[in-house]
Amino acid sequence: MAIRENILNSVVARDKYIKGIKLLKNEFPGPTTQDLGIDGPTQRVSTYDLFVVWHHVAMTTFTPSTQSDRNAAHRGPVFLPWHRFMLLQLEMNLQRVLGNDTTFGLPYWDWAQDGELSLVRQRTAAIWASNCMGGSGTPVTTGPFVFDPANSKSWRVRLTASVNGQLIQVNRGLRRQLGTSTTNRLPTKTHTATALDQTTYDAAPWSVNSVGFRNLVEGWQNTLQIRPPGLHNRVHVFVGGDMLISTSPNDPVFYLNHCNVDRIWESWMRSPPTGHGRIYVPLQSESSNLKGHRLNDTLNSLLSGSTTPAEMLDVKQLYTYDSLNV
Ligand SMILES: [Cu+2]
Repeated sequence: MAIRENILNSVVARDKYIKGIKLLKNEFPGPTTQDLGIDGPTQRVSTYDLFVVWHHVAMTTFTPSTQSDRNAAHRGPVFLPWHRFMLLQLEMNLQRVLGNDTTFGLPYWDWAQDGELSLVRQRTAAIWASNCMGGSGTPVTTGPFVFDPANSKSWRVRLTASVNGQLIQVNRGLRRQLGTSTTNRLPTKTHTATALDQTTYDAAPWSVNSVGFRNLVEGWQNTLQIRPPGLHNRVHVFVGGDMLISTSPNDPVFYLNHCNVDRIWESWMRSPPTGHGRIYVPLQSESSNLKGHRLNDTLNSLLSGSTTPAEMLDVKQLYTYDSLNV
């Protein structure tokens, strides 16, 4: 059984995560850029980079295709189960390359804890130390993900989205611009508490305009206490650089953010009276316009299978969190 721990509380989980994603970054299981329809030279795509492609494809697959807002993984109800599935797939791959270590759980970043700090300290918090995720810059020059053109195994961004939203091949260092202005700050514990208070999971129009838990956690909903970008979106914006676009899984911080988002969801789904139960909407009886977001629709996936949101509601057999105190 995997236990997902706070990355600042577990040196073991932190170091395994860094080691594992570097192994996945340098593992080339088969598909090429040509197979995936990416222009430029034909090169094998690493396991890690397949997740980058998968996320980009889901984000540029509109649901339904007649509009350009809700997509197969964001701006709609499926946001939470889709990313839970993605994290599970990454976690299984990490367990495999770590020597079939089924006890390994993805670590999470409790960003609301850092959100209580001053902006200066948010930018220099322990998560950005050289032995953790490394620092800020274009490219990043400290920590485990520094690009060295002379070392083919060093961390690099190989696929990114162009300004017109196409996947393009590059060979460069990871980019971050942490908290560049006084309004660009992390979410706070008050923000997470407000999300936990939501009684509905999601609601019509099932979009960035919905009122409910999903839209508050994703970060589009405007409330008196929280101005967009909220929670999840706010973290992407705070980190900046590669975290701002459809290829944001290029930054290993992506998974630490989403693991914390998943933890907040798990906390919300606890049994009453502390949580709201394992409920999900829209049900299958809702309009086919919502295809991809309903309870028993298949999740968009490049990697495997026909998993549905319903199958992502109770994953206690697969992993648990060290704490659901968000
Ligand atoms: Cu995403």
